[in-house]
Amino acid sequence: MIEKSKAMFKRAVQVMPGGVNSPVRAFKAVGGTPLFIDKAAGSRIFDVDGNEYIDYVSSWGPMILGHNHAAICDAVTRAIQKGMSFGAPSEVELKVAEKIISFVPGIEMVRMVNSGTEAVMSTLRLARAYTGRRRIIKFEGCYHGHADSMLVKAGSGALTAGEPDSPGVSEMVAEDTLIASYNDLAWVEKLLKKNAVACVIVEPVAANMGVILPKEGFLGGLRELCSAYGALLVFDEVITGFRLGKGGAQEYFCVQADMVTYGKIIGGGMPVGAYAGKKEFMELISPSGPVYQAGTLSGNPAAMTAGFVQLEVLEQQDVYNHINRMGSMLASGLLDIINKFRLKACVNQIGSLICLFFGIETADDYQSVKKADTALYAKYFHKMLQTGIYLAPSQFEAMFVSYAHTEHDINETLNRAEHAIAKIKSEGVL
Ligand code: KE4
Repeated sequence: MIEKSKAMFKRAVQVMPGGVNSPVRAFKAVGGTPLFIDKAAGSRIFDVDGNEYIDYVSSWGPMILGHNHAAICDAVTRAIQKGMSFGAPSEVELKVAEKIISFVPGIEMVRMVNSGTEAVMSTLRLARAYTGRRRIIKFEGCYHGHADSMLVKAGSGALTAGEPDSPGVSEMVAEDTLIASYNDLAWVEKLLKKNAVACVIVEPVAANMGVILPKEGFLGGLRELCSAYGALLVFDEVITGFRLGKGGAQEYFCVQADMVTYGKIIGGGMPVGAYAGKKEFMELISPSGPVYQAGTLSGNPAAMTAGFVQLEVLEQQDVYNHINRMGSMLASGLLDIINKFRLKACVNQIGSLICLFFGIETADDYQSVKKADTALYAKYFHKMLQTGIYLAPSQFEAMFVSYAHTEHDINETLNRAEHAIAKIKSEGVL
């Protein structure tokens, strides 16, 4: 029963494009009415009709500790008693920068912004300023936010919407964005040979076309090619940053990027993005250098407090052991279900990032995931939703496991997944 969500959505579509503030939330890829969420705690979310769900969207990654973590709530409550925003330096933004630098090997400076998109667009500007070059290489199916130059063969909502090149992005902008295929170094080298490239931007784990892992040597190969051709290597770690471990993908894969973008986890659920790198690059940013970038609410004390406490908990507790163990348990359980029902499907997993792809047996780049059975995913999504499991409303997103997810949650999820697939099979769809 989702009557209140239906009524709210009816109102919402009158006053907000598609009734939402971000496209993927609209359930367009799976059909049906998006749920309006009233509250959340731990691994659970509750919609406005009082229905409870085990949550694997996790606000698309920020809620790595689970929802409503007591330490974060308490700290933010105290912080806002002292004022919401000053538009001036504050100690807490300094502490977040110092904490990020202590977590991530190889970075020396950080600039806070308000979203992953802002972090990426600022980094692209910096790469162009540093190299004096215009061209950028990105990978089809990778999503780096909605800056014009990144909406070319994007992933996430843009992929689902089937408009990889969004209207409104001028040809002039799009021509400076070169597209390569994820996991294909030869393609990247071909582009680097023919073009003066400012940077190569990559999701070190592609988590916006489902979850696609880098092949052995891919990230290291990008590092070598960028160094050889004078392009900067940019790791977009908006999802992988502080998710794969304290040092993110750079530490996990032992590959040092020149610049790294962050978001999600460093805001603890509040709007924060950041970009970081060596002083050689970062000191070009205004006011220490000529590359302009600014933001009214950048480093907002309440948001910085949420991010700082989240990072502190990540540092002090064995969060990563737990979320990786839960992620492995979920992935292997899903694999067992696939094998039991002899499904044409596959599961990709790294730590607490998982994706169950329907209709394909391998998923290692955009061309392979494009063949996924999105209609079948939609059926599975709704069967799971009806039994209280909240998955991403798109085949081309990740499942996020948090520190609050328990073995009971995972077992419950697997039981309900098995029933969902058995039901779909009994309906003759599989
Ligand atoms: P934001 O501007 O949404 O904070 O970050 C953009 C971004 C940049 N880079 C990567 C690797 C990202 O995954 C994102 C945003 N991720 C999507 C989920 N796939 C956000 C969800 C949404 O668009 O509503």
